[in-house]
Amino acid sequence: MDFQKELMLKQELINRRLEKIINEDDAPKKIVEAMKYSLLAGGKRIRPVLAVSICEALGGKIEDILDFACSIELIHTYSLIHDDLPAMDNDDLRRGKPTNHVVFGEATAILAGDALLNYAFEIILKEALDKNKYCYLKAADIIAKSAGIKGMIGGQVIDLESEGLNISIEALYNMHRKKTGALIEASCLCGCIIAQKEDMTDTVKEYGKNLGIAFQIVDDILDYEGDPKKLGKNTGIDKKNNKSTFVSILGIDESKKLAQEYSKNAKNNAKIIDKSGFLLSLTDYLLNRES
Ligand code: GRG
Repeated sequence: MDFQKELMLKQELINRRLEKIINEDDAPKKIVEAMKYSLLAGGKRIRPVLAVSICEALGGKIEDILDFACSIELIHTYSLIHDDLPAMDNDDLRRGKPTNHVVFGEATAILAGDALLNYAFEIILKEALDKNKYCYLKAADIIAKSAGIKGMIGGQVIDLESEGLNISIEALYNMHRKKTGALIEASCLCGCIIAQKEDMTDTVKEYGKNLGIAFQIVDDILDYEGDPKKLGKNTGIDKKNNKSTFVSILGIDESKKLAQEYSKNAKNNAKIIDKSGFLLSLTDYLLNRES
C-alpha cells in the first residue's frame, strides 16, 4: 500500500465533496463566502480521513460516510474560526493566511462559525433521514456530545479558565481530552458506528483517545519548536500564550517521549482495526507531521 498516495486520494475526495456541499446558492453570498474561505483553506482533513478510513477498514462503504465525515470538518473549521477571534486567542494567521475575522470582520466571522456548526447538523440530519438507519442517529449523538459542553466547548472553557495558571499535568490532559481529543475520538467512533461494527467500539474508542492526546502533544511540540524562546524559564507556563502546555510542564524531551508512548498505544489499536496498514501509517504520519 502506498500510504502517501492513499492519503492524498482520500483528502482529494473529501475536498471535492466539501466544495460541493458548501456551494449553497440559497443563502446570502457574504456568509457563504466567509464559510468557504476557512473551509477550503487547505487543512489536513484528519478528522474526516479518520472517519472514512475506519468505516472502510471495518467493512463500510465510503459513500455511507462521506457526507457525514465532511460535516465533522465543518465543525472543526467553526472551532478554528472562533478560537482565532479577538475574544479568544486573537490570532491573525491560520494556515499561513489571514484569519476569518481579519478578512471578513468579527461579526461575520462569528456568524460564519455559527453557520458552519449549524450546516454540519443539517447535513448529518439529512443523512439520517435519507438513509433511515439508527446508526446515523447514534453517530449524530456522538458528534453533538463531542462538540458540546462535555467535549470541545467544555475543554475550551477549561482552557480559558486556566490562563496564566500553573496547572497539573493531569488537569492539562483532562482539558485536551475534551478540547482536541473529543472530536478526534468521535470521528473515529462514527466510522465504527456507521460501518455497524459495534464489537469494535472499545478498540476504536481507545485508538481515538490515544491518537487525540498524541496529536495534541505533537501540536505543543511543533508550537515550541517554532519559537523556543517563548517558554518561561521554570514557570511551567508558555510565555506567548500565557498557558500551560505539555512542553512547558514536562520539557521538550519528556514531551517527545510521551507523544511516542501514546502513539505506540494508538498504533497497537490501529493494527487491530485496520489490517491494510493505512491507519497505522496515518498514526505515524500524524506523530511525525511538521504542521
Ligand atoms: C472555539 C468552541 C471553540 C473551540 C475551540 C479545538 C479548539 C477549540 C481550538 C483549536 C486550537 C488549536 C490550534 C488546538 C490544537 C490542536 C488542534 C485542534 C489543531 C488544529 O487541528 P489540525 O492540525 O488543523 O487538524 P488543520 O489546519 O489541519 O485543519
